[in-house]
Amino acid sequence: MKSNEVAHHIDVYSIFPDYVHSALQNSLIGKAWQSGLIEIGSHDLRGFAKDLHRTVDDTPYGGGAGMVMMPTIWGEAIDQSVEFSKAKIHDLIIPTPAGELFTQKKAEELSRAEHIIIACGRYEGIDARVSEYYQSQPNFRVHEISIGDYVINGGEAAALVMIEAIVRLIPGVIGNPDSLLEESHTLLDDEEALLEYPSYTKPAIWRGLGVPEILLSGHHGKIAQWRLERSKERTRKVRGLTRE
Ligand code: JBQ
Repeated sequence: MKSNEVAHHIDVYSIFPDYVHSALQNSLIGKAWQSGLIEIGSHDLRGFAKDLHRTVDDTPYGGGAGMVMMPTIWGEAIDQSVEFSKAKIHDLIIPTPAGELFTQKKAEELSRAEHIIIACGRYEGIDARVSEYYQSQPNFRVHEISIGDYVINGGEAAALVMIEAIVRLIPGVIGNPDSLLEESHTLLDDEEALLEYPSYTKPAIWRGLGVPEILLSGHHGKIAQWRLERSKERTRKVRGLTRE
């Protein structure tokens, strides 16, 4: 790769491209974007519609509530993204409540991707053949991913969450690499990850509440030990019994 080429490319396709674009601009991602380390495009899915009303969905076969996004439209959008890309492998992310849960491990895997395409669909989803078709293509990896078990109306907010988690792991995006290593989820298996210990700053007393003595002691060993205990305690409390 030539040094003037970006190593990471993300294309987001959505019926709300302005929402996606502005949310990305106003974040850490926007800085990485400006720096030329990554390139992000947010594209209007309706640009691939054929009719005057720019229809992208239709009623579900078999009946039922809601609409399903048409495979024809999505096929054209994804193929266009590939056409403009020089990457050998394309990682297609389909945010869906029926997908595997998004984890730090998945974010790390995707941070090594050359070209990510995110297909944001509405809640009822995209015709299942889109996932099936691209899974059968040798130059594609398809990831059907959910950010959690709750209801949101479309894949856009899920895509933003995933982009933020993925992009900050790309080398050079965060100024200080130490800040990555310290975080509980980073470089640990999900199984072993401990939650953060509580943090304090000045003033030493605020509304009658003090700061744990040990943190004012200057004993770095004891402080590390105390923080590890608080992390384990918190993990046990909010996530149930932990390994050990
Ligand atoms: C999910 F990814 C999506 C897309 C649409 C709705 C969703 N609801 C819950 N979690 O991440 C999701």
